[in-house]
Amino acid sequence: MHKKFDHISIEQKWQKQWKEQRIYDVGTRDKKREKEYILVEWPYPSGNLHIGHWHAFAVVDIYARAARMKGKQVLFPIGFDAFGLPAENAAIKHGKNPDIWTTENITYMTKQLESMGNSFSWDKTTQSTDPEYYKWTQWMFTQFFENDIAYRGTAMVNWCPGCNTVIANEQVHNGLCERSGDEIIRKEMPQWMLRITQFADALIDDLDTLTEWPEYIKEAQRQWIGRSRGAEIDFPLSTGDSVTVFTTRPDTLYGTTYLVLAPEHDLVQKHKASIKNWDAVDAYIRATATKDDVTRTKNEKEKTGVCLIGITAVNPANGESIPVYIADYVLKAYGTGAIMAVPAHDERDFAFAKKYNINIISVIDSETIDELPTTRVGVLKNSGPYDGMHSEQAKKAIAEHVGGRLTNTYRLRDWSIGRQRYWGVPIPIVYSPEGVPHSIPREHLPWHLPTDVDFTPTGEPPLAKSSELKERTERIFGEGWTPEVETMDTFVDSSWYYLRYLDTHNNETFCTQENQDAWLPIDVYFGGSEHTTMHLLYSRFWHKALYSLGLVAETEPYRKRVNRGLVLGPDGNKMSKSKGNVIDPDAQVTLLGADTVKMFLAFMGPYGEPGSYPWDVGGIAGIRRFLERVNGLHEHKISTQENTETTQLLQKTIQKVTSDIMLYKFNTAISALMIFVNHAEQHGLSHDSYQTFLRMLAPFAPHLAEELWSNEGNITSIHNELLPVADVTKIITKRTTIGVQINGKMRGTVEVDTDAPEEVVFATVTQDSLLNSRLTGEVRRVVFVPNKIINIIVQ
Ligand code: ANZ
Repeated sequence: MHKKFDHISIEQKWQKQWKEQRIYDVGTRDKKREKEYILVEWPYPSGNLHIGHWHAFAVVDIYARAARMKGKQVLFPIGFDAFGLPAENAAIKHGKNPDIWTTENITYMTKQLESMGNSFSWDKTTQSTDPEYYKWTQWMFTQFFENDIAYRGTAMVNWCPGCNTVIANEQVHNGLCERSGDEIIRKEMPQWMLRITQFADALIDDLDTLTEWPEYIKEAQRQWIGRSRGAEIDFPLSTGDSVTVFTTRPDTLYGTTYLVLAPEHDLVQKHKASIKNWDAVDAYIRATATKDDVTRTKNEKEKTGVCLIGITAVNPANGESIPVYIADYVLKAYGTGAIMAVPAHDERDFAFAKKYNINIISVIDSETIDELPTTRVGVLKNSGPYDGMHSEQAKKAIAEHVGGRLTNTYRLRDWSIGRQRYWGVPIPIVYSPEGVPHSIPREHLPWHLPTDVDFTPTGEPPLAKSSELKERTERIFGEGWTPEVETMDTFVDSSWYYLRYLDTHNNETFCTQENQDAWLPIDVYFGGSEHTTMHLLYSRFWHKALYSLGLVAETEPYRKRVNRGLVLGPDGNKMSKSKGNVIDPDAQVTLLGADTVKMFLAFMGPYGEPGSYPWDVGGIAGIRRFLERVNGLHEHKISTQENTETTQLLQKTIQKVTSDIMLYKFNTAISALMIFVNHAEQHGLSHDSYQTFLRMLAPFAPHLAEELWSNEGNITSIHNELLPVADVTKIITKRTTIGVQINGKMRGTVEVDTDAPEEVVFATVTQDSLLNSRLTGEVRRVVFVPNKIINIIVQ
């Protein structure tokens, strides 16, 4: 019988000891050692750790521990992204102040995180709601404001009547608020904006320098930014003024048979008096206001619009008069908010023109007729002097001819960061009696979030109801001065937290240059794929904005990025309360132990590849059995000697495990450990090998490895040991001779590694010049008996 694997007492004992001895604290940078800055996305304090958190943190801990055991100085910090709407909504629901609610959750979740037994750098922890943190969020904002990166602008926003606030595009699904389910309303509002578009080119171009990022993540960011090269062209209107369109296809100008303005385009209201069918136009504008951009621009959506009767435009290429429409498939906020429509070569225009019986003139030579537009470039026709010219040349020639301007347009919009809610960083702005915004000087930061606030949402920002904030503003800045009452989007808080970890307790600066030099860039950033375009892009922008002000030394924060996959419920569906398929990690930890849960999550699949893995009850039991066998190994299998096969297998295992960890293939590393334990159980192993094995196990099962290590009489932590390094001279692979037949006749032999697969054996045959010379003709079939014979049939 194995000595009982009492995971509860083992795990509690070592967690306590590690915490008391603070063995994972980082302290200051030790230049004698190589550094590794490993970042995981800081969690939002929802109140309970779920399996996703375990997958995000516990599995990465394997990597962090392995890096530490390679002798590196590892920074592996954790903190809390604690501001935000969910906290506020939950606080309202539970009748508690968001501050108290958040603090309670953080206390509880910190305990849960400790039960994970991770090697977090707890000495560097921080949270976005700490005034010593948000002081710097505010200070950075003031720097941006003074340098025109932050500005007061107007933007078309998504207003959620349920949440009583503006919400981000990403939080709108099919026109509904992701949180409250209310139908959103699109409206123009004055907003605090960050000029992310000024960095759009750098955000795209610098992706090429991120050679260790997966290509699919970079491509997603490029698409999100959406750089289009094209031209702006002016079309004179019958009203006397003109409308500017953005087009990527100026070469199709001769095929332009109508114009479309976004329903919200300024010119529509301006020419209200000239528009004869105003009632229909006005009704259409109102209907559009409830639709979000994604729904509006869906290709398959039926095209609708209204002609502006009383207004016409002139095609500047051929002088023809063309009608002007409004239609919701044209967006106000993209390009110029107006398009030249070319139904013969654009699918949406084609569908629209068919529906409203508008002229379709083909200007690109193609086979396509009638039913379909050709969207490809080609040789021009029906284009006056440009007939016969190729599109690529014509784009420039035609644009220039009509006085157009070559320009880029981006899908990315400036980032609107103001929120009319309570639980966020107060925007550090005060207004003079004349209403001019001023940034709050550094000596008054942190600009505290007032507490005398009724935070029930009413549409009016809660901070507007604070008399303390009002009095504070007048006391410091003078009578008649008023505070900004909006708070910041939480994506702001998480845009720079990786810098604060480097200097958490500094109240002179957000992070010294010395600490930046010591630790940046982040060597690897592990996160969820849902952050590929938002957080990951925002924080790259933030870093570049800081760089433009000389506040950081490099243009990019993250050297590598790894997106993990998704853990599904046992039924193969996404875990959700309504489906009843949620696995509670705490219960699993109590039942089976933190080491088991962590190893099981690591065993699910390659960590660095997008994929989804159902929770497999049998699988986790298998991991638990494996650890029980490891626990029992020392009792009767260890002797002073071992056979050479064991020695060789150990070296092979070391090689496999250490290289797989670095490739985030924790699953195959665990398989190798299992193979070794199987072997050791049958053949026994030496004390030395046993201890080597434990060091290899330590990143995966840190508690059990520590326990067994101390049972061996070691008095210092196994986690201060080094990972074993494979002695390749001891890895001798067995060779086997295989008979080679050609068309059934024995023609010779080849020597290959034992168990070599057919492809390897076949390749070896073709590399043998004598055998290869007999392989005349086409190979029809291969008959292969592993370790014995290969018969190649040729004709
Ligand atoms: C004429 C044309 C002819 C166009 C043609 C395309 C094909 P991307 O590549 O996504 O940037 N467009 C411009 N502004 C728009 C807006 N605010 N809302 C909806 N559509 C808009 O797309 C650029 C093209 O999308 C532009 O080029 C314009 O249609 C349309 F054969 O102009 B094109």
